[in-house]
Amino acid sequence: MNEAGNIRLSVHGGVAAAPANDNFVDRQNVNPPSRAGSRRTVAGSTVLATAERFEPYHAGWRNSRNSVWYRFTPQSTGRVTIDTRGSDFDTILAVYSRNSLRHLTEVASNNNTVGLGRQSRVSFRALAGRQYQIAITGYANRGGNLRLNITGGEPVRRSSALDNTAAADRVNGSSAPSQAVDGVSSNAAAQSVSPSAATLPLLQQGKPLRGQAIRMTSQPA
Ligand SMILES: [Ca+2]
Ligand SMILES: [Ca+2]
Repeated sequence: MNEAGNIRLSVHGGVAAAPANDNFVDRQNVNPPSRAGSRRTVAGSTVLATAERFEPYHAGWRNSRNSVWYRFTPQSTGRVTIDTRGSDFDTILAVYSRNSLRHLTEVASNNNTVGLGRQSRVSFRALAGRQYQIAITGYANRGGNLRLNITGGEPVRRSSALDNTAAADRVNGSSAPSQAVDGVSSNAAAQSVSPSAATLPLLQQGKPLRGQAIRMTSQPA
């Protein structure tokens, strides 16, 4: 099948220009959803989009080259799901790691997903802070209006982070924080901290200092 013969040069709105995110270097940033369970959606178009030198065949399809690009950096580690539900053409979706078009490593890709018709969906475990590259093309270079939907990668809530720390402490058996703190501070502090002239008299009187190791003494046992 001839690749060029399948390109539809349909132009919407009378503007005969490629999408702003046609080229990899111009990929559009998509922020993670604001919170768990919510979805980030951006709109775009593959009309008049093109392929670049060194660009991979997305999902292995050599006949689908009219790519547009997005970049996504999750703020938390966990499962990220990306789909093109709501697009008005037959999409192909591919996600890559690494930041160079020539050296992309595919993370996941899809043409059609059951339940989405000819739309695409991928799901993968993403790492916080890593930039993922998202390519969308039309199958057989179909152009149209796309929707890109992302769930996962939302910011970590501070309270949940503290909850996790507390849970980890319980798992590790350190359920008595005061003992743990004393155990850490006593010997190490006595060896490494040199009391200043101002604090030494207080220590010799046996008075604890705010923020200092309570069990620190200047007298060897
Ligand atoms: Ca392109
Ligand atoms: Ca498809």
